[in-house]
Amino acid sequence: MSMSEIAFARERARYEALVTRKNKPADFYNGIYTRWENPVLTRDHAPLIWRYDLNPETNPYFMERLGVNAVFNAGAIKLNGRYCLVARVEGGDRKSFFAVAESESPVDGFRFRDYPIQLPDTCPEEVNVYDMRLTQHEDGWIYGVFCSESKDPENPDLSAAVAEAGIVRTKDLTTWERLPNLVTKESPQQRNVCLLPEFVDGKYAFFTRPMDGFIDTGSGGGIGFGLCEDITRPVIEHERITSRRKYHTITEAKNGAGAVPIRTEQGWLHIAHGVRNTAAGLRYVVYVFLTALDDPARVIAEPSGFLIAPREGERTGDVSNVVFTNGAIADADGALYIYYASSDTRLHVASTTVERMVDYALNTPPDPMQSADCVKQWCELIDRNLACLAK
Ligand code: M1P
Repeated sequence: MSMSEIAFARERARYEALVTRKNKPADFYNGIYTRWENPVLTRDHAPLIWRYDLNPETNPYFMERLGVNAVFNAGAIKLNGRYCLVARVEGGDRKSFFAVAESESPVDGFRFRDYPIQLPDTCPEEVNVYDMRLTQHEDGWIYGVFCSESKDPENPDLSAAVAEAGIVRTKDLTTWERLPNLVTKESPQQRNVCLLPEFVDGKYAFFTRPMDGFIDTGSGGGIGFGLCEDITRPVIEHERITSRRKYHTITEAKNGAGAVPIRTEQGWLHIAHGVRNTAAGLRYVVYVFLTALDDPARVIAEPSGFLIAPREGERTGDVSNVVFTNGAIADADGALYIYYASSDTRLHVASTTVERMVDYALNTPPDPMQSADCVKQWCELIDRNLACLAK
């Protein structure tokens, strides 16, 4: 065997060991969800045929020709009995693209399809795409709503960019139709937009994130909500704010929709993200809120604090101190799998049930907003617990 054949055989064995590795619950307990030990997708899950030229004549040293930097923020859907993730794959060149990884198990065994998603190239100014949310809509289509990023043509600053919400639709995650980008009349930029699976007043209902700039949300007050009549010419005239950014909370700097909201008997369950600033930079956490079934923009419960915060190895990566979700799968038996990425580097899963999450949403106290009231909240719980223990 040539040196390059030996290297290929070794890397192939390493790859197979990674993708067939069984996952197990991590040593972590909070009664709300189970963390799983291994990430479900990493850059090492990118197939060898994406990265290497396997022809010894053109690649005698068996070098990586196209490097993958990170695999993270994935939309998620169950299709034909399989758990499907549409991951954000970031090449070594910093450009992201989408690729489907699927498995029969929700917690391990994810393999990428041979080819990444080849989006119709209808948007010549678009430089980067990322963070697709997948919605199985009642109109019969699966929609993917993602961030479409372009250089800001009006601003000479080399880093100035514009974020819009791109929209595609499919029936099988293989053939994709691109629709025009979403237009929000009141907000110059958009990121973290997702589509509700049901019509509201006969219209397509989007959760948005109004932003003045590419990074700063500025006057954007939080997660928005707007309706659009025709998804093939998607325009939102007016956005209402749902879950608000608040001073000295986990959402002070910004927040954004995460996984597509899940219908429960008690309301729409939202698993979103909140961002605060620190001396070490932005800190992203995942949090929960519930909105009313008869008015999906109206928040009816919002537990205090975060559901998931970066922990141990999750805390470091390309953009450290970040956890972020844009996909969850609710199974028919009530199990819920939340796919969350850490530090813009890798993708993990947390498992729970819809019932548990509704209990969490409704019975975890809200943020009292002031230290003195927080202490009262702790003391009330301690009082009840001491009484309970004394029985
Ligand atoms: O780097 C953290 C996250 O930053 C962005 O989220 P937001 O728009 O809320 O700031 C997104 O680019 C996301 O992909 C990224 O994980």
